[in-house]
Amino acid sequence: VDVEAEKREAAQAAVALVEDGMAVGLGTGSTVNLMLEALAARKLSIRCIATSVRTEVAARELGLPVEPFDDLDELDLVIDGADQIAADGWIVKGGGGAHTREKIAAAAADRLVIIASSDKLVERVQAPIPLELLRFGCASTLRRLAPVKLRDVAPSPDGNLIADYFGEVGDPRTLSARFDFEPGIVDHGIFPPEIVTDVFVGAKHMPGAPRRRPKH
Ligand code: A5P
Repeated sequence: VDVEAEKREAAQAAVALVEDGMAVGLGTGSTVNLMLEALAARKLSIRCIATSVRTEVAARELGLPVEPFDDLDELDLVIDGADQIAADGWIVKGGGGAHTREKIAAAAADRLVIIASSDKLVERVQAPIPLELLRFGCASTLRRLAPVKLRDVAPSPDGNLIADYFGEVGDPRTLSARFDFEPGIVDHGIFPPEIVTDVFVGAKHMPGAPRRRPKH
């Protein structure tokens, strides 16, 4: 497989969904970087928010207007990459440690469009599952979550630690609920099928959940 070509095709297909006047959330990662080039080339009049400092810098360099995610309370579209795309529609993100901000952007969006190459397709969700952890009490959080490993990376832009869970996954909804309830976890990288409206693997479109109508 030509991974790079597939990423580009997916990026192009997602960018074709963007229209003048939209508020667009920009994800994080190498596929998103290709998407930024394609989006900038369209020279649309749009508002953008970025899910990471890396994306913000890259977008600005390409001339895309990026604003803080403070005033916008709804996004028309978020375009983002993924680390795992499972056959049952579950997705894992956070390979770049940006999943908390990515999940907030996704929750604000009418449409979450995932772009990836086919090497991200998996039968079912598996370890590692990225985690963002609060520093406070982190030794005890890590102990409860074991097997889990802190990543040797800079803290998140929100000052938190990035780790990966290497334990049994089983049913992603059950594990997701466990992580949601665990004090000390800011957020985890498991994204449920109901927030993913579209997946592009290369040029292949896999429609997912219905779009959420933004209320106006
Ligand atoms: C960032 O934290 C991740 O969620 C990325 O979206 C994911 O790692 C995909 O990255 P690539 O497009 O580089 O594979």
